[in-house]
Amino acid sequence: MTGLSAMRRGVLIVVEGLDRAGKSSQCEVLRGFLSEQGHTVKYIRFPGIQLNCIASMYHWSNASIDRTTPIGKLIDSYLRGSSHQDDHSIHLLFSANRWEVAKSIEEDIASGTTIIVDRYSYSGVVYSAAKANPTLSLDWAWQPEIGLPRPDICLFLGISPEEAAKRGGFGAERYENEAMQIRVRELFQTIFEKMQDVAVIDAGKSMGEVSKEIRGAVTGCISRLDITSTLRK
Ligand code: T5A
Ligand code: NA
Repeated sequence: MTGLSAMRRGVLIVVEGLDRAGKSSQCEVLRGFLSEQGHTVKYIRFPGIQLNCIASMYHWSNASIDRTTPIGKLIDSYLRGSSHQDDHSIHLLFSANRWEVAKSIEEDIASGTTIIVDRYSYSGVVYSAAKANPTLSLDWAWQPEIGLPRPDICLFLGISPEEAAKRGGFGAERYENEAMQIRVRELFQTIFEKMQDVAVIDAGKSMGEVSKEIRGAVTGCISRLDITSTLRK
């Protein structure tokens, strides 16, 4: 196969970060940018999935609408405090929520669709391990994530607690409290220090400045990517 006839695969882009860092807003901006560049782009969020990128900003910012798979619904009810789950059990459900679309992610990427993922395994392990349950270590939390498609780039949106508070303060969801957010911040740092292909973005800046940094990181990743390769695991 020559370079020209080779199928150009899509790019798997994960956007991670602390609560209120602006992940969903930046996913929307990035989707617009990549579409303009000629990429076919799909947006997925975890927990829950949204198969087609037809959502308006309203839908994107209303998480309950997107938590539509059976597992997504269980997670939604847990996050809202309407149901209780054992820490390990909810962790495995979050992971299962990713596994139920793993195959379709691989297929989309192989057929040339770029996917922007709003939260992924990194949130999965960090939020669970932050609970400080003695039998739920970071190592334990990683196990069910092994074998999922690995992103080509992970954009980590960091924000200070003060800046995050200016964006609406804590809501009513289960993990939206200060003690939890402090542990989550530390654990994100711990895992990203060891990881390659992470771009740390200062999300405390203006929307435009953050988008610009993200565009730079993603453009760099795309230019380095072997488009005839398959997705890593
Ligand atoms: N979770 C998740 C797990 O425990 N395990 C898992 O495996 C996974 C995947 C739900 C929870 O689930 C946990 C982690 C979470 O606690 P969620 O539904 O993604 O996760 O959380 P949301 O509440 O939807 O999202 P966030 O609160 O994290 O917000 P975003 O997406 O980071 O921020 P966004 O874009 O909605 O923006 C927030 C506000 O800030 C403004 C926006 O307009 C908006 O009002 N804003 C800015 N303002 C000024 N300057 C900027 N640069 C701005 N960017 C955005
Ligand atoms: Na969000």
